[in-house]
Amino acid sequence: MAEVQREFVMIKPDGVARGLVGEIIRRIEAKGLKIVALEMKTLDRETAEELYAEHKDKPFFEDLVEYVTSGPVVAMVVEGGDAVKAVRNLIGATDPVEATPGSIRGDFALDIGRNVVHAADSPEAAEREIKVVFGDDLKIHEYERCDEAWLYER
Ligand code: IDP
Ligand code: MG
Repeated sequence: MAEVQREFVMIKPDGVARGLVGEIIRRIEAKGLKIVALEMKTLDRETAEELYAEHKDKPFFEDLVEYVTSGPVVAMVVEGGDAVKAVRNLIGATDPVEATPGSIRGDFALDIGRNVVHAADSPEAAEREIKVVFGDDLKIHEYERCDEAWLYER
């Protein structure tokens, strides 16, 4: 069985405003991943800047911070075998025009600056981003999926 990982996923303000919350969560659940924390939040500037700290010197940084603070987001912690790679493949390439059809960005977006969903790119990044966004509010809800015996070989 693949290593069990925790991944940070966030439906961005365009995903919420466009009514894609259910569709995105549906795809995460359908894959077999387990949502163990979930909350709607509106990010303040400080949190958004910390979340995207690696991009602070990029030309798009200011627009990115404005975009992700412009409305509510849905933040999640998702758990499962190889969860980081699984989610990154579910969401698709950063530029939605390049993203494979069948992926979330490939199916629902056209503009790199409005790409609907965020996910951390490594287990270490996920751990950091979960702390940044959930802070002291974080509560991981452990449970078993009823199909777990069939999702994994062992
Ligand atoms: P990722 O979201 O696929 O991990 P990153 O390179 O980490 O992609 O970039 C973070 C976010 O910054 C992207 O999801 C997108 O919203 C935004 N972004 C990245 N590159 C550009 C760009 O060239 N123009 C505008 N926005 C960008
Ligand atoms: Mg990234």
